[in-house]
Amino acid sequence: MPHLEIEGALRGEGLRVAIAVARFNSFITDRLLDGALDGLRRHGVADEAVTVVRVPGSWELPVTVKALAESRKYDAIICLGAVIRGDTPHFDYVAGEAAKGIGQAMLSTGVPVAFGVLTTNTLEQAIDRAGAKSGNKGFDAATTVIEMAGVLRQIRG
Ligand code: INI
Repeated sequence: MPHLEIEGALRGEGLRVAIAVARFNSFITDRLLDGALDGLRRHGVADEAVTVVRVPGSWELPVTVKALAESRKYDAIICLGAVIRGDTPHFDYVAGEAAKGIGQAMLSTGVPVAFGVLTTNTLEQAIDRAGAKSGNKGFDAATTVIEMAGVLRQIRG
């Protein structure tokens, strides 16, 4: 007997998606937002089914994601931010808490959340990942949540 395989299709028709985006380093996060919106649109998510929430920085993303997920109004959530290493340990606190808190929000609610938060050593590395040499991590986050919404829907029946 053939084995059963579950895989999410990249079809976003009917999905309601929230995007939480940090304003800090907005010259990067605006590009990530462009990429995410493009990724959602190109895979069939309706513009009117997308809600964009702007928050001050990546530190504020976890509580925002948790509130969005608990509202049960969204099938998937995308987080966008850019944490760029500076001369102080601030980077480690902000990046670490954002990653941990966003992960916790996903696990405690069961709503798929894409981690589109860049954590880079340099500004150039961030630019590369926001639409330059290394693609656009916002676009990647969009395809990830569409796929994961499909995977979880099938697992949950
Ligand atoms: N927020 C970011 O999203 N990226 C950063 O690189 C950053 N740095 O480096 O400070 C940053 N700080 C702000 C932080 O997210 C909070 O908004 C702030 O501490 C207020 O709570």
